[in-house]
Amino acid sequence: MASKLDTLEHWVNDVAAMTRPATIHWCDGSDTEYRALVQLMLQNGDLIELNQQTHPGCYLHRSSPSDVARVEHLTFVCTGDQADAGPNNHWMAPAEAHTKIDALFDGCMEGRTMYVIPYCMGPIDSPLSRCGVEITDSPYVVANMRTMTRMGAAALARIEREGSFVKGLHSTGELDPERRFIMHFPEELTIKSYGSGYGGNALLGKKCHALRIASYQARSEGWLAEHMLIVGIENPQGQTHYIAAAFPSACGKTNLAMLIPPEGYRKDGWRVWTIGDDICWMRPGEDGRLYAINPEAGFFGVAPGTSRNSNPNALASIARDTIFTNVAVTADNQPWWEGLPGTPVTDWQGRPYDPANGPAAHPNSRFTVSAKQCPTWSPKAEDARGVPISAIVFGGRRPSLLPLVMEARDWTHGVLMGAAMGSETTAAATGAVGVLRRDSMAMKPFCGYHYGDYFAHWLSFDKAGSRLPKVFHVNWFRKGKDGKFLWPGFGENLRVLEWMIARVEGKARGMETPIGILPANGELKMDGVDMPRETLAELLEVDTQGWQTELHAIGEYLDSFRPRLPARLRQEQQRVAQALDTPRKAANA
Ligand code: GTP
Ligand code: SPV
Ligand code: MN
Repeated sequence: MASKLDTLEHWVNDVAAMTRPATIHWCDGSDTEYRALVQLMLQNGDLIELNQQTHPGCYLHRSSPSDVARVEHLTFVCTGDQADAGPNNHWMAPAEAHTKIDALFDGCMEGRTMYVIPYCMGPIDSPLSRCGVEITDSPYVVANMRTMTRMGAAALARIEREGSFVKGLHSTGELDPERRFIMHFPEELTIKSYGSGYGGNALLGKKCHALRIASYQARSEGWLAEHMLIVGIENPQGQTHYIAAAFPSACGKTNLAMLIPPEGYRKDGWRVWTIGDDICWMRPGEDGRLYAINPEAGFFGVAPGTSRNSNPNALASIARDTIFTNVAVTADNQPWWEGLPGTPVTDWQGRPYDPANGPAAHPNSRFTVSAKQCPTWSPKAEDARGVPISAIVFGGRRPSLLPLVMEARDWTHGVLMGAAMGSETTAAATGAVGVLRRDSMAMKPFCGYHYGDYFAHWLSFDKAGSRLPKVFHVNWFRKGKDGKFLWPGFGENLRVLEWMIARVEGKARGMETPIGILPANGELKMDGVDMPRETLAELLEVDTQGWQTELHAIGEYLDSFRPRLPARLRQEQQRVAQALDTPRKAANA
């Protein structure tokens, strides 16, 4: 009988025939292999050595200045039927897409090494995990994939056992934005990416596989692949609740996943455990609860703003063995970005730093580091069963209207809260920054199929025997009249999480409003926070008129997914809209 690896070898041979590399290297994921790759990149200029006294094992990569973020307008979902991709995706017919991108791949690896990277997303022995193989001509991609996934021999063994894997083909190409495509073929479990070396465009295990392809698979297999962090909150009694939170790119997932409790909480014995900072795969267990794994093994985190004040755990994680991409450097060759003490001398493009050229570090500069280096890394992150989720949290950058926190009355209302999410755009993708747009479940750039079907899939988890998490919506980014954030954020966010846990445990009464349940007076623990009472009131206010306008906009947005929009979701929107109208009607009567 033919070995399962035959399929893999056939594909590798086919790719080699098309791309014509000088040599083929099968990655084993070993330390020796990693060291050799680093040496190669130090020689060819892909990596620059940083100060090895202060930052042992740390290197800097400068990408092409036109290749620093995800490119949503060049990212396609190529399903046989255009309707299956939905209005939330760019679509191209599979045959046309293959022809277009294969023409770019033709001979593109001549004279170069082609790397074959077998990887596993999730703990190697977990039934929730899935494998893939990325073929690339970029040693930088190999080095990053080694940190971000379980890469090498063990993954190859699992692929041999299972036979099925996601095929990802990548080439850096000429880094020409005119010759750049990120193509997904969910029906073929295939990804083809050409012309970019940047994170989400090139590390194909991450957004391409673990979100776009996985969300498509999850729909037919009864699970969820989400753009969520996973964090464990341990109370002084030693009980841990796991929370999964979906915030759009560069909106606080890494920070919340490894937050340091405020001093009073630390004294009382609260602890935080990090499971994941970007992606969450979850499915119902036998007890009806949702169990989650982090498919990744590392963090590809936003550098700017990471400091001893905002995120000391991230700073501790990246003190050694880290690849920095597009940060600035100091006079003594340490990595630097806005938010750190010290002064930059060289900017992210390698030029002498001049404030007239903008920030020293690119706003989407990143660090790649093994999750094991995080001081709060949880041993449960390796648990094949995953962790049970007590609460799901949605949130985005909303300068107004959205309160600090609100709870959905039930699952259907929670799905509406997720679907209605909006956020100001960030530097994580090319295009304008600070523009408010809808980003349902923080999956706008990552859902591999029609949002209408996706909402229906979310609703389908509410069935007999299920014990679903409570659903909340938060907003750390509300601004006052002076344009400054009203909420201190970061570690202080634990105050909000504590209220959620109290609600989960039935220990907080909450206050019912038309938009959801908000903390009742005095339920948010605020001792030790220097905040005027009016500010807290503003953070928790429900502006009925503003919400009526919002609900109308949500209804129009939902209608854009007809005819696949589940009627139940539109009815839920109408229920909330009517609840907002009721007090006014009562007052008029
Ligand atoms: P991706 O990796 O792009 O998916 O992003 P992420 O959601 O993990 O974002 P991250 O935690 O890296 O946060 C990005 C930016 O948001 C940084 O500049 C942070 O300083 C800022 N940020 C994070 N948490 C808070 C908060 O609670 N309040 C405020 N005001 N800013 C925050
Ligand atoms: C994001 O943009 O949401 C990221 C970085 O987490 S990337 O890997 O580029 O998608
Ligand atoms: Mn992300």
